[in-house]
Amino acid sequence: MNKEELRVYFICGTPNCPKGMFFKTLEAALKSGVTCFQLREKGDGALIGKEKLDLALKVKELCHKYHVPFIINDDVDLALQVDADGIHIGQDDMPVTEARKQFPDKIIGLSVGNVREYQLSEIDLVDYIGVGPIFPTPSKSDAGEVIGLKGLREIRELDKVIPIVAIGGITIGDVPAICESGADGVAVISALAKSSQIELDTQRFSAAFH
Ligand code: TZP
Ligand code: MG
Repeated sequence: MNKEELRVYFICGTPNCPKGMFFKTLEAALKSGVTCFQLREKGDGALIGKEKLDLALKVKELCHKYHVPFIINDDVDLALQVDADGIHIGQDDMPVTEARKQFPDKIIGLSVGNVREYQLSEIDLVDYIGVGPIFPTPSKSDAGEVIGLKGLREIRELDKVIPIVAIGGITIGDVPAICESGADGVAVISALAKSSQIELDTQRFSAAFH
């Protein structure tokens, strides 16, 4: 994966959107400049089983219509089943070595919450790392300790090469400081899923990188 694809990384599942608004939200974001999409179907009311499978197939089709990579959070079986472009795993999910065996040619992203997690992870086997939470987030109750821009910078200083997407409580105005702290892009849920002007806000995120 190239670093440009991490710039405006939208993460969403049906529970993050007002009822019935998931596909409208997704398409508005895709057509306005999102560079990567992760289906994270978690939390209250999340779809499971056949419904989740059907959702993933439709999301893949829509992402590909806009030439945007389609990543699945955690669910390795689903990622294999729908032939997603990649998988994003957390520190407590499937070990990276095992994920790489199952997805030899796909994108693998790994969450890294601090320097210690970076040091204990098999970074050579992944395509990018998601670093955070940078700021407090309303979207993940077990997101771990907020690391701030300082925490992001510490990880970038240890590794000048790995593509990094910053995550956690990020809004448009944070983009310049996040770039300066070493990230290649920003991953957001609420800033886009809860936006009342998603097309404009997606464009603003993209423009903030130029
Ligand atoms: N991992 C760390 S923070 C987070 C995830 C999935 C949630 C990000 O959501 P938001 O709404 O952009 O803070
Ligand atoms: Mg996980």
